Amino acid sequence: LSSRAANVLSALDIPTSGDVFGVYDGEWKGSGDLVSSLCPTTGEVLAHVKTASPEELHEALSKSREAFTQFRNVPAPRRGEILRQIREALAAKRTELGALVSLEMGKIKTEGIGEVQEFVDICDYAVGLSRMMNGRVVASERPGHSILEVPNPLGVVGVLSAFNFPVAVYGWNLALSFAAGNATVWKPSPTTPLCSIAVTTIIARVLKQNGIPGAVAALVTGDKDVGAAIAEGREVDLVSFTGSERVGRIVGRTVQSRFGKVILELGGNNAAIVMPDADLEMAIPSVFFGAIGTAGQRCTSTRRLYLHRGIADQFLDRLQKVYSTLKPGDPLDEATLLGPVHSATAVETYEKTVQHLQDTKAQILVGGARYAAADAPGGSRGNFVQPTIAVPKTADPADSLWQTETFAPILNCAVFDELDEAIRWNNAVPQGLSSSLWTRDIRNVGTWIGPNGSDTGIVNVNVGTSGAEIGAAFGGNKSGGDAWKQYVRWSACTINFSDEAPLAQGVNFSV
Ligand code: UN1
Repeated sequence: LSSRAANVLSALDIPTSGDVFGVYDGEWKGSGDLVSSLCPTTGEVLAHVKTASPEELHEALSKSREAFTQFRNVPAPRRGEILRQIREALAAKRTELGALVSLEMGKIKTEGIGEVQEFVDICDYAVGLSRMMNGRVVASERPGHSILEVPNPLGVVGVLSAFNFPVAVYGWNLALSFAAGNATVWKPSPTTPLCSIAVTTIIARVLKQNGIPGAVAALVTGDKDVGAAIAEGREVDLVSFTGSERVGRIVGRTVQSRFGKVILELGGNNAAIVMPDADLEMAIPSVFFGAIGTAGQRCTSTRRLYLHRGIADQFLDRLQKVYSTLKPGDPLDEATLLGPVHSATAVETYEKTVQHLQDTKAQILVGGARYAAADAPGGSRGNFVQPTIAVPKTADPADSLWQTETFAPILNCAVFDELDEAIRWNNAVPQGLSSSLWTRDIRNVGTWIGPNGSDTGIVNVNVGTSGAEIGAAFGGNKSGGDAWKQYVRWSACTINFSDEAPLAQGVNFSV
């Protein structure tokens, strides 16, 4: 452990001497490959983590299955009470855990804390849910019969999460899955093992105090072979994956080929549309946050900006001015608005995309390069890139430049004349997570949220593309809404209370 990591972990009451184990199934272990957690700000190694060997993964899965058979008998409101305690334990360490997110993932402090808050919020939601996971009674066509639809715990849920929300994405899954009575096996991104170890430690303590086996919230760090084994594992009833479309396609196929259940939350290529009647005082800072928050690495980040001709020049002038005030800084420093991107790979993707913009004669209004070592807090070893605003030569949404989601702070802009045209562009990409319209005209709102409007899952009005609350459906439907219904198995029970045994549909089969 580096001394910075040790400081942050000891503030979380996590032991800082000896090996750093990345597997938990009731006990901490790890005899597989060693992975390094790297600090995106300085490039230093924060920790070497001992990940799962294939045997340990197998053992964690079977312990989770065993723990499930016990946990499914705990009444749902009691599970809710344990979740409430998990919520309290997380809230008590909100700042410290947020700091660990900043240290290991690279997002700024307020966003690191915000993501822990998101976990706290979904726990609150799931506590209430634990008394409201209702089934239905359906009218039977047969006399003296009733049909019940009963939600039962599903089994073992595998959570494969991404680096960009190393705490919250697991939180959405854990809270709903736990309320529903399942055991969870978490495989986090290989580049954020410390966050997952800290979260699992906090949860494990609460489980222990309540006499619940630790394997109800198991952790297996490791690389893609661990993820693949979970996707293939017949003992995993539901696999919930958050990450790239490329990997999501593989996970989806693998799980479906064994008739498992799968939830996928993949890319976003999110657009903001600004109408001439928009309140620019609100729109400019919101687009700014949407594009550079988490250094452009939220799946909800604003990547496309469509400006009405009437305000385009003014908007871009003012947006450039805001961008010019940005200085890269240590994400743990309260004053920093721009931290590093997460990894060297992210820097590479950024550079490739900027190069492509230059090759295709886009106008680069701001940014367009890595920060010089002298300007970046970590010198040349930090992953600091300049937030970029570009006006591509073509506004044709079919062009690969518009079709591709680049996980970096790059905002591409185009000018439109009619709202319908902007909506067409908004809808013309394969990804469909979030979108945002800026207007004061209620007629535009009606069009935007209706059948001819935005086809993304999140359709905001005078609210940026990112920073969704947990209450409404999100991406693969993992947070709020009716998401819990995917974490249960539904038993359709037709019960005969009568002394006759009639067949449905009036079929006559008398002997
Ligand atoms: C993600 O980027 O994977 O809406 C999740 C948001 C956050 C969650 C983003 N609440 O930006």
